[in-house]
Amino acid sequence: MKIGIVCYPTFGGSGVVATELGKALASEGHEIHFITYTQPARLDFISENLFYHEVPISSYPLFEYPPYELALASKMVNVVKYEQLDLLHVHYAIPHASAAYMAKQILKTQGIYIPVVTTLHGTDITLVGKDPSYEPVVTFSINESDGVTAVSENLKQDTYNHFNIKKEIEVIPNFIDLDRFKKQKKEHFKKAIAPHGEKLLIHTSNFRKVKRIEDVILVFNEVRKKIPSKLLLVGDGPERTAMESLCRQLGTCDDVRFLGKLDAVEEVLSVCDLFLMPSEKESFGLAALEAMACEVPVISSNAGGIPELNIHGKTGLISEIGDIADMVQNALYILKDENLPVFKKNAIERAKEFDVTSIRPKYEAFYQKVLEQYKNKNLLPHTNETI
Ligand code: GMT
Repeated sequence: MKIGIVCYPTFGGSGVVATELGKALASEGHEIHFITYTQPARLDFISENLFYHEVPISSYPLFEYPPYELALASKMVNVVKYEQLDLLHVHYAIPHASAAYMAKQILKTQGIYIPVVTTLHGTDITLVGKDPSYEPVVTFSINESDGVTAVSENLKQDTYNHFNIKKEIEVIPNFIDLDRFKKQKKEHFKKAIAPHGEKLLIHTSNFRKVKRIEDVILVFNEVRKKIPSKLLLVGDGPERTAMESLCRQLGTCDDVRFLGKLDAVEEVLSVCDLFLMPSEKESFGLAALEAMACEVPVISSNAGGIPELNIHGKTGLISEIGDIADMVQNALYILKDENLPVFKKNAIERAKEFDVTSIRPKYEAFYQKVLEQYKNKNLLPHTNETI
């Protein structure tokens, strides 16, 4: 198949999933065309089946906000037409699904019928999409997609609860490349960070409010009073400065390391004992899956789709959002010498269920289903006529 993938090219979960999916499909022989405003962060290798088309965003003094959606739709038209794509797969509804709708309508006037698959990732539904300033467009563009997927059952239900959706939504969970995310021997690194054998707790995110990093630091502050430990914070974003101040206030600075954005997060995860994800909202929790694949159990909130991934009492423990005291108890329980190896083993076993080699075929089957519907309606891309 020739597939166009539209996503946010940054380090956010939806962009990571989209890019990794494209890479996995390319290695199976599909031709993948990424259409984004800059090279996706994880598009880090060259393959004869991978192509990148940059969306040029021209500005003009009149525009306080350059109309990205129009530039994107125009680029999609161009790529579908000249690269003879079979299907467009857009990740994150806003504004990708509505831009795809516009591209589809433009192409239709030229006799080209292109199916559109939209994957919902989370904040496009639970935070931004619900906002009245976007809701009508989000509802419309989801209903006009030819296929819709969500990354968890919880996100699927949230979508039905908050929008008037008539389309069937299929759940295809996120996935991980276990060849990359696996426990590696990094003892020298562990020695440097935890020279006295301290336990290592870790949180990785984009440092947005919704991640509740404050809870991470407050939980750690209690844990370190009972067990010698260090906290590693990976990532960057709007909350970073406030979190540095909180550490100063609590006097934890010596035990907390802000590592910033890291490409090889699996190397750091490899030396860690516990992952903290106290999020306010989380449709899936890809960062927790990455930790589990590196044999790190998870202390999490019960937000959104997290309980579909982190199995309470097996791969980690779950608390109500904001229940710091419970998270502290849970962390101390998992870190006990007799418990930690069991949780670690369960974490990697669970992660194996989300291996890319199991999830990629679900997307391929979904694309086939959507294409079949088009064929049954006698619509085919690039025939320049209906058949
Ligand atoms: O978590 C974020 O803010 C990034 C966001 C995104 O859209 O890039 O992540 C969402 O999509 C990820 C991939 O599907 C999920 O693993 C995250 O749980 C989800 N984040 C939220 O729902 C807050």
